[in-house]
Amino acid sequence: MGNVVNYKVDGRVAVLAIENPPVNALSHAVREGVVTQMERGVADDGVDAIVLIGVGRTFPAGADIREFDQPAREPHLVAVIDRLDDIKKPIIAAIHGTALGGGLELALGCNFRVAVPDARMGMPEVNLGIFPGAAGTQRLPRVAGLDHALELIVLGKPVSAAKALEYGILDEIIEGDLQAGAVAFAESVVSAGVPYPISSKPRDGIGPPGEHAETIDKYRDLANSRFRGQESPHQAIESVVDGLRMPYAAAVAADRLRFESCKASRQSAALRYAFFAERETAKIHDIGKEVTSRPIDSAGVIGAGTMGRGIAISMADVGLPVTVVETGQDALDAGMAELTRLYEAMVSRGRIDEATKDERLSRITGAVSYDALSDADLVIEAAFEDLDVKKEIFGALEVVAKAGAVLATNTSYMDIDAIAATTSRPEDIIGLHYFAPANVMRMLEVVRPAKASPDAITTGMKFAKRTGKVGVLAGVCHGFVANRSRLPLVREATFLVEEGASPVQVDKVLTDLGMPMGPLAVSDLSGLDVSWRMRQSLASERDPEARYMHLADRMCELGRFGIKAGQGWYDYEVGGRHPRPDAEVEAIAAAVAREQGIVRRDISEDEIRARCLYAAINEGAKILDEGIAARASDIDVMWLYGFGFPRWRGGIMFMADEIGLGKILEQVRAFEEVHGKLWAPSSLLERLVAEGGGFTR
Ligand code: 3H9
Repeated sequence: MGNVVNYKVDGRVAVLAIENPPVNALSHAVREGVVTQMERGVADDGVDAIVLIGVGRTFPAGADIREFDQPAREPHLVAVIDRLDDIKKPIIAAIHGTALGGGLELALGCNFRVAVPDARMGMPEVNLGIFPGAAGTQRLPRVAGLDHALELIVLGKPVSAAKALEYGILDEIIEGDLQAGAVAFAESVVSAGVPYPISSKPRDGIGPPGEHAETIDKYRDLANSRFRGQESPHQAIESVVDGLRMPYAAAVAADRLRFESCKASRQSAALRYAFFAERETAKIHDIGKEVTSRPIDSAGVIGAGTMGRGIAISMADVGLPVTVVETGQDALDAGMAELTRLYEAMVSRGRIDEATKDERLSRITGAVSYDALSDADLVIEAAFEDLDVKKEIFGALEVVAKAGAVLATNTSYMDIDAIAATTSRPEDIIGLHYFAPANVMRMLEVVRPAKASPDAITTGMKFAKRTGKVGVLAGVCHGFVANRSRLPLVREATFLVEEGASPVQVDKVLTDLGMPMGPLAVSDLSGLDVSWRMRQSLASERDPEARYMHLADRMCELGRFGIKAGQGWYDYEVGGRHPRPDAEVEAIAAAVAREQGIVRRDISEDEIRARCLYAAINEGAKILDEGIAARASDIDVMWLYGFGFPRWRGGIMFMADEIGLGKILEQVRAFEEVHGKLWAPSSLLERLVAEGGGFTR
């Protein structure tokens, strides 16, 4: 216990230092340690004040999430915090790193809070499907006022020390040594004398809910728009509202029940799973920590098209100089002009200021020759999806690029082993598969060809993190992990339209599940011709016995490429992006169905859900079985960040475990009987059902 909370005395100030790496989470041992050492400070006649600080990188970043699946053990955090109210000596929280969740609640239980300038504090609990359950919903409104408190509690985003000072959460920002500054602050409050502020006491300006209806409604609306389908932000608001109509102790008691029910919810289980799943992606079983990444001080991008531009922006935004190469001056000029326009749009939307735009744009240089890439530490090819074009590019690159440069392709489905095989340096070649728009979407699939060296892979993963992306490793196969596991969903969506469902009906089932857009509306956005070209390039490998996407082909033959053509699965106003149902699609689907001998019928929402979801899950299982994805959770992280799958559902593989693999297998087999071999069940799915196992647990 002494190890997790250390006690020492500096002058007449006790310093309690929490040491529970990596983030000083408030585990059972830490809670016990805080209580014990606080009592020691209280009893110590040589002590007038107590400073609470974190050892290592941070003040406690919250309750220990790993303990959430175990029965709660006393002392509960709220009791630890409430005990501080009775201590007559002033207690000062000295914050560095991130004071989050229970960490900030503990700080709010102290009489004063000081922090270093780069500290951040917040209440991110809603992101875990819970809300601040150690009286944060009661104390923060009293400290920061209702609006600021709801901002932190409902939106779950941390604020800077400067903002926290402005909100009244902090009493002082300490420049220089935090502990020394906190001790000096403690001495000054002792000299100033009592009373010391206690955050559970009533505060002026915090009246009954009726006085704050507008503010409360504002956050209810925000909870609906930013956390569609998610319960915890609403529970957080109710908890705050309880505090407006009840005395502190009664509101805390009501919180207890509400918190336990949130913690036990499926949404919270899924969100906690997603939290750890995201962190797992960094762990590659056969690449140890001793493998260091190659330094990247400058980069190159081949292609100034939509993807190339997005990639260049994502690098320039984090301070990396980047050279964009195009085949000719006209294409380059057009690409660079569009880059400038994109940055100008960011300024006009208030996302960045003029100076930042100029600075970032100045990091992007255009060139029309690969020679300009000779100094780049990383080159990402984002050219047309054509294997021969890519082979040619890499042939040129291997000559120009300096030794040790990592050469990446942004292909979304091609055989990178085949590309690497044509060069003399396959160890340098990896896939970096971005999702559009590349500067916005956080997903980055790091594809590992057979001959890539471990340090090239580590470099790709580290580069992902540096550019603010979530890097997830994938093996080489057609479509890798993300697109390969999603393709069956899109396939089924189009088959369902062929069989009688409307695009609106199909898309609605998926948006009702929590996806931001339905698969057919997404196809319209990205262009139906993209997958059409892919199907054409694979024509020689087509299985004549498997059902084929005739309807999707027909749409393309008719020029219905989606939004850019004004027509796709939906109809669009000229220049518009809002999908409108189009009777023409129904007629086309009916004609194709007739040609294929398909009798159209009414299709239920349940069937649409099962067809789309189980097709993806079955493919995910195959991907896992083949070792293309290392973990089921990696597939889930790709769906969360690549496709906007609702985080509170965990991901498709997590959801599969929730539904029950036995039920899924039974349905997959039933679909196989009706729809044929595309529905052949994954042998991993069969094995897991036989063994009673799961993908994620
Ligand atoms: C809460 O407080 C509830 C209370 O209101 C009420 C209670 C009654 N617990 O992210 P990183 C691990 S809920 C356990 O890679 P970074 C993490 O898994 C909590 N473990 O580092 C990883 O382990 P590993 C509210 C935790 O520098 C390692 O620490 N708080 C916790 O990129 C490093 O993490 C939050 O939601 C935890 N609370 O980011 C904050 N936090 O090395 C959650 C981290 O084995 N945490 N770990 O993979 C974060 O947001 C980030 O971890 C943080 C550091 C910003 C702190």
